[in-house]
This record gives sequence, structure tokens and C-alpha cells, in this order.
Amino acid sequence: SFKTEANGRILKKHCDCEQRCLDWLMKDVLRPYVPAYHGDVEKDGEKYNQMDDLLAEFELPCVMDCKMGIRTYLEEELTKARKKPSLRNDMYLKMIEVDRDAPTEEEHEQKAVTKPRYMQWRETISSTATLGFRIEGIKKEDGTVNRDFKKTKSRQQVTEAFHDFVKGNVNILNSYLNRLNDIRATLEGSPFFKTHEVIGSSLLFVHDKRERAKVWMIDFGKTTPLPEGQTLDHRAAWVEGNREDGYLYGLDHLIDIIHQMVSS
Ligand code: 4IP
Ligand code: ADP
Ligand code: MN
Repeated sequence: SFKTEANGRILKKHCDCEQRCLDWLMKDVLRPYVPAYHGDVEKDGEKYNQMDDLLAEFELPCVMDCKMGIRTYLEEELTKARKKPSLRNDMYLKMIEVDRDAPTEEEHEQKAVTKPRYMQWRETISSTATLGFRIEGIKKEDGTVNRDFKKTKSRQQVTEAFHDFVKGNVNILNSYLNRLNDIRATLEGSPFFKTHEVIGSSLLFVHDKRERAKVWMIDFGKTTPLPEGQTLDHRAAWVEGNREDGYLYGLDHLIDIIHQMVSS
């Protein structure tokens, strides 16, 4: 669903919801921390959103995708699953690949689980449920990709993954830390952030051996505006109906972990 263009831009399969967010973000204080958005384009009969390729300014970039928040699915998935549960065999298969014993007896019989059931299980076997973020994948400078972080859960495991990712380079960690502190301060004053439920969005960490290191916010496909007048705290616990996403709860932990890594 992605295309890399020759002009330092990428094309991502179009989604109205993401387009509305990117349009707004281009006018928000968060603009420096999201890829510059250049509108939609059609190519080979498909519609795409066009944005800056964040890797363009790096030489052999190392990339980490951290999915933010304590919840990774929309509340409407719960409503849907109650009204008309759609049984997902693909999610059952992804589940038993990690842990044969995770499904209940009934789920084993059906060879299927509901989407919220799968998403909640993913949240609890990773650091999402406890730390409010999780590592989704890492791409090294040689282009090899590691997506084997489904059970990276404890603070210690996350710390080790970060240490590996930067190969112990403290300058890079310090640049990441500064950037994350800037992002947090900006989020706290952002009208966009106040009025949106941010689900499934990631922080993209990118560095290279010249020690350039930056972080951006990406993926607004499940980021939705709240009803007029409503705002979120982004640190409060989620209870169904309050739409809290735990984004800042997770960012606080992330900053704390990297802070501890550079101070020891
Ligand atoms: C995926 O599970 C991710 O959670 C996707 O979220 C989600 O897409 C998929 O749901 C789900 O199968 P794994 O990462 O464990 O493979 P994201 O796109 O944020 O990574 P949605 O549609 O919720 O965005 P389905 O229903 O698309 O399969
Ligand atoms: P999806 O909605 O399919 O999860 P994302 O927007 O999260 O898509 O992007 C998936 C991956 O593509 C990210 O983890 C990142 O590695 C890469 N990516 C996304 N946006 C950009 C960008 N603007 N520049 C460079 N790489 C990007
Ligand atoms: Mn994503």
C-alpha cells in the first residue's frame, strides 16, 4: 500500500480519515513533527495520499516504529463485535502462532476470535497495556526488518530493544530524548491533539551512523475527531465510552525509559 517516489516523497493508500487529519495537522503546532502532506494523487487507477519521505535526509537509516497508546482499536469495534460478532480465522491463526494456549476452548472450536479479543490480547502480551506503547518493528541500516516484538512487554525488554537499536550510542539516545520532549510539550498545547482520539498512530524513530536522529508522528488512519466541545486528557485511564487513548501516558513512559538509559 506504499510507494516510494523519486522526488523524496511517498504515496500511501488513500484514506479519508487520514487525509482530514493530515490537512488539519499542516495548520497545527504539530506540523514540524509529522511528514509534510502534499494532498492526494491518483496513480495507476488508485488514490494515494502524498507525503514527505522521512527517510530521505538519512544515509542508510535505522528505523523503529512504536505504536502509541494503551488502546489499539476503536470503541466501535466493541459495539460491532457485540451486535454482530464477525469471527476472524486470520486473527485466530495469528494468535496460535504466538501462543497455542491463548484461545479459549470455544475459540479453538470455532478456529476464530473477534477483532477486539485479538487486539486486547496483543495489547496484554506486549507493553501496550502496561506502558502505553509497544515496539512494532525495527529496520536496520542493511535493510533487514525485525517484527518479532509481539512479546516485548517489560520495561527491561523495551530498554534492551532500544539499546540494540541504537547500538548503545548515547548521542543518538540524547537526540531522541530531546525530540520526544519537544513532541510532548507541543502535544500538550496542540488544538488538534486535544480534540482527537489518536488510535494506532506511531512514533517513527530514524537515525543513521552520522548520528542524525529524529522522531516523527505517523499513521492517522484511526485518528478520529471528538464530538464538538469534547476533549481528551490522553493520560487518564480508558473506560468504554470515554474514548481516552493513553497517548501521553505512553509517551511519559517512553521518555522516562530513554531518560534512564542516558543517565546510567
Ligand atoms: C493488525 O494486527 C493490526 O492491529 C492492524 O492495526 C489492524 O488494522 C489489523 O486489523 C490487525 O489485524 P497485527 O499487527 O497483530 O497483525 P494497524 O493498522 O494500526 O497496525 P486496522 O484495520 O485496525 O487498522 P484488520 O481488521 O485490518 O485485520
Ligand atoms: P499503516 O497504516 O499501514 O500501518 P503507516 O503509516 O503506519 O501505515 O506506515 C507503515 C510504515 O511505513 C511505517 O512503520 C514506516 O516504516 C513507513 N512510513 C510511513 N510513513 C512514512 C513516511 N512519511 N516516510 C517514510 N516512511 C514512512
Ligand atoms: Mn501503522
